[in-house]
Amino acid sequence: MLQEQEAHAAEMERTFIAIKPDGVQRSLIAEIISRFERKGFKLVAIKIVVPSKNFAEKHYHDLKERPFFNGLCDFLSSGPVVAMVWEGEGVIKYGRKLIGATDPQKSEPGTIRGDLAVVVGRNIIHGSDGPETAKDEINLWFKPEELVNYTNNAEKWVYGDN
Ligand code: IDP
Ligand code: MG
Repeated sequence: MLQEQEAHAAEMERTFIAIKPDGVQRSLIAEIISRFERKGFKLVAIKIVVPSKNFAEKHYHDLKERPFFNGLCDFLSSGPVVAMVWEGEGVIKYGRKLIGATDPQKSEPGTIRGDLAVVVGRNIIHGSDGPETAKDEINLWFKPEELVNYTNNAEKWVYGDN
């Protein structure tokens, strides 16, 4: 039993998810959280913040050469963002699937962007694109003590225990 729990814990990963100012203003917070929650992923950190322009530039540093970088950082810092960390097996990759393609015109129906957004500049949600960025983004947005370790009672039903 202990071995199974340890094996299960070893497969757990965490990703950084943010509802951007457009998602907040469009009252999509509960809708978006609910898609991750119903899937079986676990919320381990959440806060609502207005990032500064400088902070937005740090978050999107990989894109600083892109023509839309300045507008993107202005936008991210234009209002409240809901910053979250979600945990679960495969949550980094599957979180991106739940979110859908960057351009909502190309996102499949059934995905968050496919169902709820229309243009790339207002695609309502961010999700880390890999293990390294997940780690960096979680560290940028959260202090270690803001991440909560707990057992969700449904976990044994989501993952099984034998
Ligand atoms: P991602 O959010 O799906 O990971 P990235 O390529 O990392 O996509 O781009 C970050 C964000 O920059 C996108 O979510 C979108 O808001 C914005 N963005 C990406 N490409 C464009 C573009 O061509 N025009 C305007 N904004 C863009
Ligand atoms: Mg990205």
